[in-house]
Amino acid sequence: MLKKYQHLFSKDQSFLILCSKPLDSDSLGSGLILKKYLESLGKKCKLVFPREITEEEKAMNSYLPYFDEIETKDTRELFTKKAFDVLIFLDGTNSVQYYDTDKTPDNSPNFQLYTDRIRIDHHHGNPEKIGTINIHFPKLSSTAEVLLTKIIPDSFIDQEIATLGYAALVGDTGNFQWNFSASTLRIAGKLISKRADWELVLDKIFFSKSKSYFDMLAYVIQNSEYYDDLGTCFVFLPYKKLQKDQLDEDKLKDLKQSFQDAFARRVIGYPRGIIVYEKEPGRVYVSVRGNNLTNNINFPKILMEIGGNGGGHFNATGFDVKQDFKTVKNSLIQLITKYTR
Ligand SMILES: [Mn+2]
Repeated sequence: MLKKYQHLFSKDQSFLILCSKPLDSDSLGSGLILKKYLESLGKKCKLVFPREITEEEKAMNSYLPYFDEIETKDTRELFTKKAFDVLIFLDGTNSVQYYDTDKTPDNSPNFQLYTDRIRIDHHHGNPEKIGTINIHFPKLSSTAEVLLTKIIPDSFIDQEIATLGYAALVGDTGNFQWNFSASTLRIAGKLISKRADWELVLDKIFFSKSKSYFDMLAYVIQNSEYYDDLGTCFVFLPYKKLQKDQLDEDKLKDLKQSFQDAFARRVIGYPRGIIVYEKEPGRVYVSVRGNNLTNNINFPKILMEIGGNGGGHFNATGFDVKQDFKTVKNSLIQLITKYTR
């Protein structure tokens, strides 16, 4: 381990690692890399992704080495009594990313039960100060890159760890389309030289889309609204429209994914794409994707003016807020108007 952080992991014996929502290959991959590394040092670890996952999500991610070692469940029950020395928050900024908020966002776990809380992350901002110790590198592509450049020695990287790391890098950079640097590519090269199964990773992330994904992409294209003076294309989905078009949870997931991957930030003249959906009446989710070269609005920063929970990166931001749909829509339009001037 690199000297600077050695003391954080050497004295304690047991670690509870929570990897963050939303589910992605960095959250899971970095979780598994850290678990395997700490175990190699003789530590006891439990790794939890903080909600149950669907069969489809399982099928998409079970190619990851050691996938079965991730427990997928709400974390509230883990915080009734302290059973580990240290709590680690991985790959997320806000406490809501570490417990199941789908049924209710209330009644959050008592994370304070742990006086030693290490947050390892690469996202911007830390309004809640969830960690007592922060290993935070917002310029790095992924939490896996933080682990593999700042904490874990190269000698620990075998083929399985290399595949986990490569999946995390590819996932968070969209296969090196954004948020990467010379350091990211150096690590990627190193992981390939350690025989990361990059063909498998690419196949699972980019060449294994369902038919529903493309149906939803068609829906996105037909339902997007171009605001020329704001340089923004929107998909607005108030609760009534979701009901009318029979967009259930699964379809909504594909819709959001296809919007983010294949549409937002790719239309010339529209530096950003925003999807706004009201999952239940009065609870609105916003997901923004900005073009690397042409988007000049710092969404994690401006979205705080609306309220709610969320964050992310300059060009990839998500949040949710308890307000009615029209209010959120108007606030967004006003904010973008203000910041494009
Ligand atoms: Mn990440």
